[in-house]
Amino acid sequence: MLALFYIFIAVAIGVSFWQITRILNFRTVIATDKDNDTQGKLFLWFLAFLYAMMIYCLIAMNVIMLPESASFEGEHDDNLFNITFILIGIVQFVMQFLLFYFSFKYRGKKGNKALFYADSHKLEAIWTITPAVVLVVLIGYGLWQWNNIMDLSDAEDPLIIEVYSKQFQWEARYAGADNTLGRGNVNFIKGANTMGVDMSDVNSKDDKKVSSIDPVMYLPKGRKVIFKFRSQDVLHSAYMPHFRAQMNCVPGMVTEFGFTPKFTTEEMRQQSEVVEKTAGINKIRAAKGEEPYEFDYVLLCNKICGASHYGMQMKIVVVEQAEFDKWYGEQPTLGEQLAVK
Ligand SMILES: [Cu+2]
Repeated sequence: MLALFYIFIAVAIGVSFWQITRILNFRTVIATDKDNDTQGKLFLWFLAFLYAMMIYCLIAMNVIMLPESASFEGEHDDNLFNITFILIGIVQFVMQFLLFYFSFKYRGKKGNKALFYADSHKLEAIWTITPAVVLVVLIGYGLWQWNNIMDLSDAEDPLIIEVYSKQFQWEARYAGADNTLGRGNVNFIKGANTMGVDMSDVNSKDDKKVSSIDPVMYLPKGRKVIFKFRSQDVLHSAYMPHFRAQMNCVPGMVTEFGFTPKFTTEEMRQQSEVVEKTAGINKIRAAKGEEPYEFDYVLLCNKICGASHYGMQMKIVVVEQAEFDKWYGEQPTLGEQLAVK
């Protein structure tokens, strides 16, 4: 293997010497007006091709974009994304034109002389101040949005859920009647206590853990949910794309954020955008002879955390508060599940 590597290196060095001598021999060859004219026109054609690709991709790729944000907080992420995308789009459109059109316009011609142009304070001021102001606005909005999801001090009657990650599964624990989660630590993991909850903590017994066999996380619509993330083993990342939310799950510490679900799963399924996307997916599935797909919110792992990372996901179901309360009431407490008195 090592011998092959040395052969590769020797070949690479040989090729570079050959290329260098070739280039040195070209020194005497000067491009003719005809060459320059062809190259200049090719620049224009390339510009047209670039614009056509841009427009095609914007339209054709739109179908794989996510539907409208399913959380109130996520609307601002979409705003930020759209504003940034429009700004970049305009700059890119203009810059490409300037680059390629001027390369064409000033293509080499006998007798042409370049204009010596030292500097312009006015121009420099414009291209320094404009991006600076735009960036300050964008970063300011971004920081405001960061606080919007990270500062949970003003949340009124939030629902508190612990999301626990491990290779390769998610678990969820609700804070129970006292809305306070009991302490957790890997040292308490034993038998059915898969999340390592400290059952000697008074806040633990009324906590409710979703089934590990078929885990589904229920969320009430219109109520702020505070998520607290823990990891049992390695870095994972809790990604809930429809709510525009993602947070690293770090072993040894608790990370958190909050958002308010805006649409129930049922409402989301009826949205024309989602209906259209689902139909598109099902067309492909039918062709492959696969079961039809139905829209569901998901919690995915977005950190390559090991061999089965791709399968690490949990279904999320958003329902009206009343339906949530009914479901929640039916769940056994951890005290009952683990038979702790
Ligand atoms: Cu993971």
